[in-house]
Amino acid sequence: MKKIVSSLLIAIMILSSALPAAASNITYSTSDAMTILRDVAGTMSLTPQQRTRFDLNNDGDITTADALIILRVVAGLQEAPEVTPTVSEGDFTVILNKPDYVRNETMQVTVSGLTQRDINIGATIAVYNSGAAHKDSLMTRTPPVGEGVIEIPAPSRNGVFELRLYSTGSPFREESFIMSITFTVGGAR
Ligand SMILES: [Ca+2]
Repeated sequence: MKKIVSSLLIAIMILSSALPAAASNITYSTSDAMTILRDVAGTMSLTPQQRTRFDLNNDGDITTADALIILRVVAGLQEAPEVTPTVSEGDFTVILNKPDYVRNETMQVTVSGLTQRDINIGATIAVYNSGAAHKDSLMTRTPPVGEGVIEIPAPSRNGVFELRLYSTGSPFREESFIMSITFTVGGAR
């Protein structure tokens, strides 16, 4: 691992004069690759929004593989992949069509694993400001049974937000919280 990190650091130094790469749905630079490597090395921790936007191979984890993809994109060796933030818990999976939206843009949210019984007891998708209390949802939607895509308007202001899945309806509480996925509006870092 140490060898991989140092090889990548050398690659970053070589590439550091390159312009930021225009990715398919987000822009990356060599400093993003450096940030990932610092997280891998344990010298700093990524923010939730960085975790969402830096998972370039969409495997749910941030590793040197993601840093390498950024370097290849910046160097023009490959196209930037579509980042589709994914979170799973038990049978449930939530996938966003991208990590960053513009204000009021329609978010395509793929939800899978819910049964009719889950819906009957009030399973709900809800949007929050990042880190907000369970009671402070900005918007709620009923998820589909089985697998389906729901459309949710992105918040009307820039910032860092969370999409959460709850097993029961409002009032939401810790006991019914299943999982959360972070997204941004307006490219918030
Ligand atoms: Ca990854």
